[in-house]
Amino acid sequence: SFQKPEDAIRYRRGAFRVLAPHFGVLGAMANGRMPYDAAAAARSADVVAIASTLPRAGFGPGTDKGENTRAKPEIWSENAKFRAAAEKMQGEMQKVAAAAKTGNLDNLKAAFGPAAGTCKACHDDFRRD
Ligand code: ASC
Repeated sequence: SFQKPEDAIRYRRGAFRVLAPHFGVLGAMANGRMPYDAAAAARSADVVAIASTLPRAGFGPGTDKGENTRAKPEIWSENAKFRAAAEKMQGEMQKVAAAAKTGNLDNLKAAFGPAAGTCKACHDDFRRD
């Protein structure tokens, strides 16, 4: 569904670029750096839940080269591990979304840490510095 590898790379980076600030808002609320706003949290959680499912489509074969990516070759050479990490991340983001929708800050706090851990795990293994 992408005309060129660069389009896939741009797509996946765009998805992460949407994901990150919405996840960041949830983290700021969970960590007390921003006042808890249940409606704003629920909205960002909806964005996070959807956006977390998007990047994978942009990591197809032939999208490993280029100056505009920090993707490591292990994404493709250890693709089952990468896919498992992506699925784990998506699952944790669904939990964050469910927690945010309860309107209870303690639930958001409980869900946020494990979700952030799945971001970091994938960056450590599959993203260049
Ligand atoms: C974020 C964000 C990430 C993760 C990561 C967690 O808010 O943008 O990439 O959390 O920093 O360690």
